[in-house]
Amino acid sequence: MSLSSILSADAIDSAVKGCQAPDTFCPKKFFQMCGLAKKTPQDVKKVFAILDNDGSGYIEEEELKFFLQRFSPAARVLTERETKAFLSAADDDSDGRIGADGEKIFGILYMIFCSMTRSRLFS
Ligand SMILES: [Ca+2]
Repeated sequence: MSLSSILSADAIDSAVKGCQAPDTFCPKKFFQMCGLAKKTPQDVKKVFAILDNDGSGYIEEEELKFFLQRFSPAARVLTERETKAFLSAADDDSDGRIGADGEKIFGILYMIFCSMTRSRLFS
């Protein structure tokens, strides 16, 4: 399973290009640009499983650093500042990792879902 089977290559490409410069990565903007914001919760879980490289059930700081490279191997790694900001936005219980269930990364994604696909999700 790779991300390109869930998201379109063009969308991944433009999302990665949109944050090419260090310290310009914005999770919300990225999720919208790569098309993840329009995906179903099931697809989001698949993406999570890919980002959770070691299958621990959490996305740790080390995995988060390579976030962009999971989408496109040629992409840069996130800077320490971006990694920390992403983690603190998504890590609800401050254990230094992002969990698949009930934690804030899905809160963020669902917020985007709600604004973009409310009828599809909640009808
Ligand atoms: Ca992990």
